[in-house]
Amino acid sequence: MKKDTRLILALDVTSKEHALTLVKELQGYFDAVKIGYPLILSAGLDVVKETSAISPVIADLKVADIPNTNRLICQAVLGAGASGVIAQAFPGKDSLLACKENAADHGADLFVVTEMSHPGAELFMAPLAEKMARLAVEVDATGVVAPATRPNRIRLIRSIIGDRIIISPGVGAQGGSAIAALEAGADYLIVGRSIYGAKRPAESARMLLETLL
Ligand code: OMP
Repeated sequence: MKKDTRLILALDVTSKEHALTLVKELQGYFDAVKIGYPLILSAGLDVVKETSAISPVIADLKVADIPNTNRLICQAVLGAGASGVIAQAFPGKDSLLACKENAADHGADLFVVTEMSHPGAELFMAPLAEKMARLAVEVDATGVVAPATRPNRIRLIRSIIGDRIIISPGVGAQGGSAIAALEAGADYLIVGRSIYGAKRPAESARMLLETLL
């Protein structure tokens, strides 16, 4: 993934037309687009194919099943053109390895969730985040997802994963600071609502990028 803007656009809109309009309008303001359940379930898997023709796509399916099901999910979405996939660590090493093997077959990236950005993640995920980060290293994931809402946790996770990539959601709508997340060690910021939900999305993306200069 190129690293020009350090921004990954979370495209959680629910129509293909809206999604493609945003991708075209915002080109140049992001390095990749993240597409997940809201858009794929509303618009169909074709939206991954069509968006991939314009930009690298990370499929955020937070894959979390037994190895065989994980493999089938990764196969479907990477086969549709995504160049990366996000998986959960908690189903365990064999499940993550199934994702890793499928990603490798496609020359795609695997990102492993360590600790989520919302308040509820403190209950089960935070106490296990270090183990999840270690598992990401063990399966040779490209990188991890770590919370911009808790920069101190990004710092901790960075100390475990070395120079693997950290992609970090939680900036803007969830209250996290872009600068604090990057200073703590995030490589990319994942930003959704504060850009696509703005009156002028391009203006909002431009202003965010300006604060990072
Ligand atoms: P906004 O809160 O609208 O900027 O969107 C954040 C995006 O990142 C959404 O697509 C979330 O599903 C996703 N996300 C989180 O917000 N927190 C996490 O811990 C992990 C993710 C993710 O895996 O992308």
